[in-house]
Amino acid sequence: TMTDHKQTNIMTLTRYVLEQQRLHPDATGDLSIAMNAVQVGCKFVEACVRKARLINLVGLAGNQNVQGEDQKKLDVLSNEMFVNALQASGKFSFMVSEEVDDIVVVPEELRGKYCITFDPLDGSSNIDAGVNVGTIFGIWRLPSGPKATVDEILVAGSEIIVGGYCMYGSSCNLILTFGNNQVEGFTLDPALGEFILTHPDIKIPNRGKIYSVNEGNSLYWDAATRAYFESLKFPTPESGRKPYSSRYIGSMVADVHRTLLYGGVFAYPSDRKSRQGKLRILYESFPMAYITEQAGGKATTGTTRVLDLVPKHIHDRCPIFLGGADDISDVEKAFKENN
Ligand code: AHM
Ligand code: MG
Repeated sequence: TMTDHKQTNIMTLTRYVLEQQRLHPDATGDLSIAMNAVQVGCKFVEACVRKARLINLVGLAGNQNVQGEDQKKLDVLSNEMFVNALQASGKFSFMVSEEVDDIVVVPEELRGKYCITFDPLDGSSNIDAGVNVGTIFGIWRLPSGPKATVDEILVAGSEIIVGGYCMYGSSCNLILTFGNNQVEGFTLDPALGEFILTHPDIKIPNRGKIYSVNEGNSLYWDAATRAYFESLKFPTPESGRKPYSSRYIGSMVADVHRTLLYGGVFAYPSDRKSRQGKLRILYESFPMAYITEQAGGKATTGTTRVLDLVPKHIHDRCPIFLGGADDISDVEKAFKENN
C-alpha cells in the first residue's frame, strides 16, 4: 500500500505497469513496451508545452486539421512525436490520431497486436492563454494482430483495454486505467523525469456540486438538456439541494480531471447546430468514458451508455455527459422524461 512506501521506494509509472504485467501470468510484456512509448510521448509534449512561449513554437502551422480547425505548430509536433514513438515500439498496427485524416498504418516490419487512438494535444486553441491542455489515448487489442484489417478498429467502446490522459497544467498529471475498477493518477517529477503515483485508486464522488458545460450553446439545446441543467441551477425546495457551481475551462482534459477528483458532471451535449456534440468518439469520448466508469462513475449520450456506441467512421463524434453515478442517473432521468 501507499503508506508503506518510503521516500526511497517510489512507485513510478514504469514500475506500476511492470507490476500490472506480473499480475497477469499470460502477459507478454507487449503492453508494457507500448505504454512506455506513450509515456515518452507525454514527456516530450510536456517539455514542448512548457517551452512553447520561449522558443516561439506557438503559431499557425499554415494548414488545417481534419475538422477544418486551425492547427497550431504544437499540435503538429506533438502528433509527429507520438506517431514516431508509438510506431517504433513495434506494438501497434494502426493508429488513429485527431490530427490525421486517415488511419495511420504502421509499416509491416513494425506492426504489433494493438491499435491506439489518440488526440495528441487536446484543447490546443487554449494554449495562447496558458490554459491546461492534454493528450487523450485509448489502446485496443486487434483480434487478428499484425494481420488485422481496419474494420477491427470500429468496435464498441467496451472493447477498450487501456484508457488514459495526460494533462499539461500547473503540474503534469497522467491518469490511467487498465480496467479492474482501478484508476491511478501519476504526477511528473521534473527532477527525476518520472511519473510518480500520487493519486492511487481514484474514485469519483457519486454526487458532486459542480456542472461543466458550454452554456453559450443553451439556445440550441434540446428540452432534456435544458431541463437537466435548469434542475441544477434552480433546485426545487423538495430536493433539499443547493444550486450547483459552474466551472468550464473549455479544455476536455482539464474539465474531466476536475470532475474525476471533485465530482459533478461534465457535458458536451447534442444541440441543434451540432447534433452529435463536438467530442470525437474514438479518442476523446471512449477513453474518458472508460476512465470515468472505472472510477465508479457513468458516461452517457443522454440515452445510451457511451461505451456501447460503435463508431461508423474514425472521426465520428457523440454527445457526452460524464460524472458521478448519481449525477448521471439524473441526466438519464431527464432524457426519459423530456424527449
Ligand atoms: P480541440 O480538439 O479543437 O482542442 O477541441 C476539443 C475541445 C475540448 O477539449 C473541449 O471540451 C471542447 O473542445 C470545448 O469546446 P467549446 O469551445 O465548443 O466549448
Ligand atoms: Mg481534441
